[in-house]
Amino acid sequence: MKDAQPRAIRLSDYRPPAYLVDHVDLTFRLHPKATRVLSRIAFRRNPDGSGGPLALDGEGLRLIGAWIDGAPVTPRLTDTGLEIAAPDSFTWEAEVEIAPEENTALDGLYMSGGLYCTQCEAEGFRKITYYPDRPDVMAPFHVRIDSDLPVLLSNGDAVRTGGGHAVWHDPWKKPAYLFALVAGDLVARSDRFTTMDGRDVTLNIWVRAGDQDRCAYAMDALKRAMRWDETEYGRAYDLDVFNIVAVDDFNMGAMENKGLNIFNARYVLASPETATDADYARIEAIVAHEYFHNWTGNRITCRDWFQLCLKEGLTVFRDQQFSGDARSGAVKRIEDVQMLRARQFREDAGPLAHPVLPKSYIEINNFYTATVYEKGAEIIGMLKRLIGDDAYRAGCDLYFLRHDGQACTIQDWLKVFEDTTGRDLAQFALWYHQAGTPRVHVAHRMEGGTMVLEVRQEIPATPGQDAKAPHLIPLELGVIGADGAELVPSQVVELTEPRQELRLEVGAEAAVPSVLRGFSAPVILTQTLSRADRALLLAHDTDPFCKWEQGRILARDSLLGMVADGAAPDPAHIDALAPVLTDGTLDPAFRALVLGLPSADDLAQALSDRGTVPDPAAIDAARTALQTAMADELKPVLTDLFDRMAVAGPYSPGAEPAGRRALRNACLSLLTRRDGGARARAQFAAADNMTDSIAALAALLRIGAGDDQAAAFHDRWQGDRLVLDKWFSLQITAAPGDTGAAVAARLTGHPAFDWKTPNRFRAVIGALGTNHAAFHAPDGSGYDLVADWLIRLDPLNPQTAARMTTMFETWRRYDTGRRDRASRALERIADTPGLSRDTAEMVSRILGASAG
Ligand code: B3K
Ligand code: ZN
Repeated sequence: MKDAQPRAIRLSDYRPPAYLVDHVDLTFRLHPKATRVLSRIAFRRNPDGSGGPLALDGEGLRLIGAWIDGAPVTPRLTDTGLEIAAPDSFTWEAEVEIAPEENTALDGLYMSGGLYCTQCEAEGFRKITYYPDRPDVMAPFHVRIDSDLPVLLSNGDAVRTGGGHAVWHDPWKKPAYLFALVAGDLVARSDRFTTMDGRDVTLNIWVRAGDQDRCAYAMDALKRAMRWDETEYGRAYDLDVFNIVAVDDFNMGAMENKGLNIFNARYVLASPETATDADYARIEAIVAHEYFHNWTGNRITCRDWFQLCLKEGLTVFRDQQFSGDARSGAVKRIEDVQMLRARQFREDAGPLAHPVLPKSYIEINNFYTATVYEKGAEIIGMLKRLIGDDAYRAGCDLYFLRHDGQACTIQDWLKVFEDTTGRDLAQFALWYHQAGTPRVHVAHRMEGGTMVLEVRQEIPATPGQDAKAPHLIPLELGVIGADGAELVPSQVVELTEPRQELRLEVGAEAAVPSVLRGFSAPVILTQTLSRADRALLLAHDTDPFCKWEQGRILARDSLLGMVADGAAPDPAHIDALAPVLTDGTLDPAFRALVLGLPSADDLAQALSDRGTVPDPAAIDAARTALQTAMADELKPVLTDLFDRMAVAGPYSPGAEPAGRRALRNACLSLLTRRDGGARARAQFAAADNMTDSIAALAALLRIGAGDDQAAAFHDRWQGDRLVLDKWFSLQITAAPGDTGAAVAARLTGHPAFDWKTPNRFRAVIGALGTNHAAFHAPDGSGYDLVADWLIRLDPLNPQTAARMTTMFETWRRYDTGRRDRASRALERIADTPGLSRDTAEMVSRILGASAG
């Protein structure tokens, strides 16, 4: 809203709560239009609080009645809830009415296909009843649900179920954002798990009838995650039941409510015919992530929402470790870096850049960002690398011991490591407070047998932060000799100054440094290496990340030369690939990554960093031309691999067959550029699993020859909502040139475009944002289509609309024509009467009108 700028919430304004809660008793009388919520809450004045009246948050509630110690009271209703003078210790009772059926924002208590469910993080509980809806107020919850629906669930353990009601008790203190309720006609796939301390836990995955055969993988991932948390972090589960529920309408991936995780169905349900290898990997990661929150998030939570990275960064780091252990650690690391660069570096380089621990926000839901999550996870990884594995585990042990049952800050987290290691982490803590991706420049020279590295670091200005102090950067490096032998093994050097000189005894006159091994810090490294040096590292580096990275840089530089100077594809890049692709000692999944090219968005950023205005059409043409050249030059290798990587036997989602499929399909994608689509058509016709089927369809669509297969795919899968989402999105992401905008426009007219379902909306409108040439179509049709639909979605579902505005975050990179069109589209959103606070904040930050 342009007129009424909502108030920013500031970290510096944090005050402890005036009252604490000892116990919460809730009764729900469920009704789609008129659910009654009765609350009985034991309050006690906080001895460390700032005093004042009882102030409770509440939003969109119809207050039927309120009582203090049994006597009726009339509180003062405010913009954010209510206020009333109250004694030091008392019982509050209230009855409110809400309408779950009308809740299209999917925040609070809402309905999805006849199912009642909740989403309370960050501030949804205040839409359920009046409460101090802040994470530092923690209490045990006792919940009664009255309804004729067959399955009634809440947090904790069931006390009673059946006969039209259920009673749940959660003995663990928790903030309201972890409250959950589910009621509906669901079936469970059940299993058991015995914890290391002997607790026999019932595991249930609740789904709609018909979906129960698609839960096996999620259940398997859950059990593996539970065991892993025991062995790696010493953390055991702490209730007798762990419930997961799959819902179709959900604003994000999943939610870690205590004992009752609620998931977007797409991150639970999988079968070989309907889910890809990538889907399986994501299900494994998200199931683990939400489970790991039980300790990092739930038992120990955040004092305030500025500390969100305390639970999210740490839990992402833990799920990355888990997936790395379950699969290839090297491949997982590269994939995580790809994701970090694509999402977080992009964010950090634009108008939405913010510190991992922000200092202010208008709408907290806008801060569930790649920076808080992924950069937050990188900080944990750096800490572990700096202090070593044993010290990391000792610090975590102390964290769980010292802070169990508390709402904590990042300072508390760092302090346990200071206490266990005796190190001062003050400079390291800057990673939480300074936005922007540090640039590290490394130049090397040989002085006899000594390699001298000149290292500089700088952190670019970001909105609201002009000058920055140097970071403590763990830089892992080694040295490779001219013959490919490793001359200096990996070591971690600590960069602390703007400039540093490092000297390494190499014992040879010619050698190449292998820098930022394992991607030891979330920085942008620039290095003076020749193409021959890079080819040497690609062939011989012992560090898988650096090996892959050199291939990526060769490809990137080849593409940049093609875009900026009209050069031909660099033969040095293509020549260097062949030996890696045919090296049978290398994991096929790794080789598939080496064959991939930098994304169009990466190239646009790289051009922009060099002061060149990126042309999306030229970038797209260069990528296509390089793929075609690779198909020509590497044809025998690709053909041979395509044949040899075929996986025999029934489908299994394991890392080994998935890696073979990844390599085979990477070859297919290139070969299809030259074979007229013959292989892809044959694969599409014969595929017995979604990975191969969709890879073949994508390859055909990219050459503009997939219409028949797309139609056949639709006919086969039109009854399956999750697969139909893939059908929608693939046609847009794989559309050649800038045709994706028109494809997206056409698909918005498809009868199955249920735009009020977030998954479907993202499958169409979100997909357009990932097709660079299409979103940035020169006539502005991509921008306009997205703006039209965000304006339409915003009044119904502000959180999802706001999140999707990030498609525009790079708009300033482009030429005047595109900038004008993009800013007009953004202004149009900003000027929409009644625009939500969520979307208004995002658009104003993207336009640069305010730092938010
Ligand atoms: N904690 C939730 C995300 C909540 C988002 C609120 N807008 C899922 C997760 O990170 O595990
Ligand atoms: Zn999380």
